[in-house]
Amino acid sequence: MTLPSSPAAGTTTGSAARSATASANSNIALIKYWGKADPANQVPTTSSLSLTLGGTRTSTTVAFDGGADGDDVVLINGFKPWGTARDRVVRFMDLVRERAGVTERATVSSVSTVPLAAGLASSAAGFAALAAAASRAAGLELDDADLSRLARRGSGSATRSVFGGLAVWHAGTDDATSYAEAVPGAEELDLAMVVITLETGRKSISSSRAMQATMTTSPLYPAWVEASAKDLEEALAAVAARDLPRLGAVAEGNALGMHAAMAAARPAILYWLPGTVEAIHAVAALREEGLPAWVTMDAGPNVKVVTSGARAEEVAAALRERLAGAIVSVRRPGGGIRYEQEAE
Ligand code: 2P0
Repeated sequence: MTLPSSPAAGTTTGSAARSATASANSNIALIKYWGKADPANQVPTTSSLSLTLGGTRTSTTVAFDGGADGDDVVLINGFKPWGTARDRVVRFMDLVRERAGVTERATVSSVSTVPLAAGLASSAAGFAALAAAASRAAGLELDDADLSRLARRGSGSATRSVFGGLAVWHAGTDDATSYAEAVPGAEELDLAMVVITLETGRKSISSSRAMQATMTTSPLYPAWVEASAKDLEEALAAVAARDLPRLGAVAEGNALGMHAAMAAARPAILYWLPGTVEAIHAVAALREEGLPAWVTMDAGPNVKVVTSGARAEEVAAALRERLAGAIVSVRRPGGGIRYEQEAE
């Protein structure tokens, strides 16, 4: 089907807009997602809990305009990605087209507001924004849980970026049962994160491949999965009790456990750099001195510090002093999906 160029007639269903723009923030998991029980549907092996960070928005515009040369046009920060990066977006657009009954190709343009040097480049914000913009442009009417399910198909961590503040992603067992929802408490806990960026380059191994290798070759992986269920329970109890030290401690244990499982993969997956170890020790030293500070780490060498908003600048200053060469920034909780404009 080719949509007519007249905007008034250019709809696929009664409510369809041909173009929409939406943005989403990145999130950092406190209890991690690391492994796909069903890779095709991106159903994870464990449930996870995250904090959406302010000032990390990716804004995406989707226009069902026919694309170019019979295919989608994809632009990320003004550049045309190739290979896997492009294929993932086109596959995602195919999924949206299939659901909405649209065949028209599209132009997808995505702009990230986070400087690469922040070390927070993430598919989470990108696919959450894409899910929102593409579904709205295609005329799908989705609630937040539906949007979360759709974002999951683009990237696991995007499932949680639909929501602001804290979000729990229920692993579920299939497409219908695997989605995220907001968890109140980030503000009352006065949660904040300090990001220690040691390196901004491309990952040595993508998270998708690394989690698959951990699942299939690490003898420690089943133990991490088992611990993770208890960790999430503990983390949610800590949030409910507004107990930051309790939440920080379980977040740190969960992340380091995930990296221990990776280190035990064969061959080992080791994202750590010497500076990573230095940063972890520095955080432990600050804690000894009475500051609220617990580490978490993702699929890379950078270290994020779970802390309180009230002490975040103090924690950041102390880390800058101790860690020469590291870029240290404070991040506070951010909001969920936002629609920036809608064109008929
Ligand atoms: C997380 N990470 O919970 C975990 C912890 C990194 C470490 O989700 O394959 O880009 O697209 O589902 O979401 C990074 O993996 O992976 C991630 P895919 P994703 O935030």
